[in-house]
Amino acid sequence: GERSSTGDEDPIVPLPQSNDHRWSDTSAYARKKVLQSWVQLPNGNWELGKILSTSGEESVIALPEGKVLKVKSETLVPANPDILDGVDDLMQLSYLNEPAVLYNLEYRYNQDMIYTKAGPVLVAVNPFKEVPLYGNRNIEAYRKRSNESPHVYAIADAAVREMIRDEVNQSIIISGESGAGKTETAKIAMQYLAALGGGSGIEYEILKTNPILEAFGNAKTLRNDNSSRFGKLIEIHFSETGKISGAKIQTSDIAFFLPLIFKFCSFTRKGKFLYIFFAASIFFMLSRVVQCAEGERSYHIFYQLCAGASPALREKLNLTSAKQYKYLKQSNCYSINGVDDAERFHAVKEALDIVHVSKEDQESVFAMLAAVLWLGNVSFTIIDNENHVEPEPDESLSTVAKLIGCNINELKLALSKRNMKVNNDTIVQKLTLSQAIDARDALAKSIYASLFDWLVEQINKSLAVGKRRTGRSISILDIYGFESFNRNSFEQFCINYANERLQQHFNRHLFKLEQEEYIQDGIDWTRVDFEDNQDCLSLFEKKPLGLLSLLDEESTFPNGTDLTLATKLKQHLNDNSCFRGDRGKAFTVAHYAGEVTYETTGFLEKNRDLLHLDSIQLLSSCSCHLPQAFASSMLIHSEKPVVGPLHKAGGADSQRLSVATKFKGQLFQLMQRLGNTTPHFIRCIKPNNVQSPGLYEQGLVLQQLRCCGVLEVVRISRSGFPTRMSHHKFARRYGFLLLENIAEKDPLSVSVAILHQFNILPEMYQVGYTKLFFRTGQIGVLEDTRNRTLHGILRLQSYFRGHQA
Ligand code: AOV
Ligand code: MG
Repeated sequence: GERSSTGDEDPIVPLPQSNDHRWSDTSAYARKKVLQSWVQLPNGNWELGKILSTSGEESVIALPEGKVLKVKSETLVPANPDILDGVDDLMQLSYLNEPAVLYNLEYRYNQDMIYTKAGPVLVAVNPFKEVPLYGNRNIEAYRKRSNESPHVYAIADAAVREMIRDEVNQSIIISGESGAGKTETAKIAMQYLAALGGGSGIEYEILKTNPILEAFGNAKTLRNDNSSRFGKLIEIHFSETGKISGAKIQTSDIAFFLPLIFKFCSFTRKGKFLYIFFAASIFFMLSRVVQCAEGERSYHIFYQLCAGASPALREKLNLTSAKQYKYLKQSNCYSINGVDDAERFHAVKEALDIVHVSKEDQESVFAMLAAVLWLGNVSFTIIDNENHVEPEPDESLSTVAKLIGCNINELKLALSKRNMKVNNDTIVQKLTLSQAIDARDALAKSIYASLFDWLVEQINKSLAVGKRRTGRSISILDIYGFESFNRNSFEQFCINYANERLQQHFNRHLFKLEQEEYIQDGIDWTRVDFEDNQDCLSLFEKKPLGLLSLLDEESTFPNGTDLTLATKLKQHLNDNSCFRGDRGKAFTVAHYAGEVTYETTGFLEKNRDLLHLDSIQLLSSCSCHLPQAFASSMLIHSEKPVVGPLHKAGGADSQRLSVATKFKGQLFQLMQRLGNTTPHFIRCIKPNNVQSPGLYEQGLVLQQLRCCGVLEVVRISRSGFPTRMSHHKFARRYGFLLLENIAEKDPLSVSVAILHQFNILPEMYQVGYTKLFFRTGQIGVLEDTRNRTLHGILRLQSYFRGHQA
């Protein structure tokens, strides 16, 4: 099979020698001379060396630049033979240790082969430059399968084929660190699917949704100039409408989104006809709208608007320059190298035209953006000696009121008072300065979030040609990967929780793949040990004593603080093996990808959804249609029935849904959708932190390989019986080594005889219906003997040839 290290075409290579199921096969040295070896230098990097001599526990190694090193033999890690340099599937490596994986990826990376398989997973190393791997000619080559090297196109192609063949929805799950290339990879996959239509300009039009989503959902961060701050699931639907014949389709009056006709014979044979549309479901990181760190930016669209708006629009929105807005000013960063925001603004407007957002609606969208910016400039004055405040009645306040179309007094009210329900009575509570700032920022965030949702809805309406969602789909998930920084906060907490869930999905899928192969061959499945990350997930999800429940509980206590939260977590969770309480306000979670320490600072504030009913009421009272639409969608989404829009206070506090709870809900929805699909995994790797080409930092790559589970794939398959060979091939390959002559017999009997002759222990292999399954390293002894014997024969042959000459 493709994952075995002994495919038919394989050269004669030594196979792993160790019975050790962990990483390094160091015990190989005990038994056998290995000439090349990996040596770890003091800086942590691995270097390939030649073993000059081994005496006792020490070995002398020659490094490339003529350096000679004396090291403990047990620290050496065996290297693969040169013939395996740059194999396109890591599973083909004989020695599957960390340096071997790192070296193989680097070897390929240096030749612009940025894609490599790790069994069923595609690994993509970000080139940070243009590589000649894309475009129609390449797409064509993958479609015809004349190119079979690993590629996103190959994954997309496999998804299409499996969707048709199995009639099962597919998903392409892309993960990786910030800046690793997920969004680009998602676009490349879309490019492939779009190009399958073959129609003119279709590809271009599909990709036109990207500038919109990126303008509103991406921002410059310290790690990526175009960092997506939302997770997105793009569902591309392929519908069966057998009645319509390809040539007669009318496209002009419906959406821009031309139905696609697949030209493959396999598609057209059954009269199938397919089309595509997007459905994006979003996890959004909203805090960026109101606060962002030094050197980063808020969402692109704000700067684009400020830079690119026409004089007429400027006047209408009372727009000034980005530097005048407090929300944008705080990070002291306004531009991105090589990016012209004004130009981008025009591109976004053009894209909005294409997805049928009317000029009028576009203007409302820009008005909402300006409202958010002006809200940030609203300031407060203290009006009594209890620190209560009122908004300053200045230009900012009046502009906000004008832009969202509400009465200025109602805006003032919403920013300075809160309706509270106490024992059936409604009391009006005045806000202190920090409460008022929270209310203001919450309003800004909710306007922005609603705007984003609204846009996605428009795009979907425009792309959904009719509502024929009867066919199959391919979903592409582009979601932030595991994050572990020096300081980790609530955002990382949510992101890593999501990744923990995705990892389980990943593990279970691999497990299932393996299981299927074993069961198919009648192998005893119970003897294979797989680890799962269920313990860590339970730590998050258990009720009532899990991280999320405890967080929510503490968030509802008026007197809860980050410190009381930390104390509570320690009190209840310290027995959990995945949890550790740290000093002060910190705690540590043992994720599948490693330990992460979270600072609870800001947790409660970020978790409390600060949008009060008062704000929703304010928006629903606005005269402009967008804010009204926002308010009604918020009312629909809130779980409990809400009393009428104005005047009645529905117990504002009870309407809050915590951010973590919402996040969990979205995550479950996502997992449910993915659960019914056949997944394809792409893991993106960032080779350096400076976004530059040609720089491959081993340590950084290694850490990501761990985080995204690539090493896990390898480990999982090694914990089972990773080497597989058919009886037939096994008999042919080793049969001649048998001492007793049973050449007449069937392959199975020959195989069994070989296993006996070489004393391979019963727990080290299993005999399947068609294949033999071996633990890691078991075939090594046989392969050795075979090599030696063959060498003997070759020497004899050349001896005879020499003799004849
Ligand atoms: P991300 O989606 O993984 O980060 P991006 O897809 O935005 O990362 O990639 C970051 C940058 O890397 C891009 O802007 C490109 O310059 C470059 N890049 C990535 N893939 C390729 C490729 N295949 N060819 C050429 N350049 C590439 V984040 O959204 O921050 O997690 O939240
Ligand atoms: Mg991205």
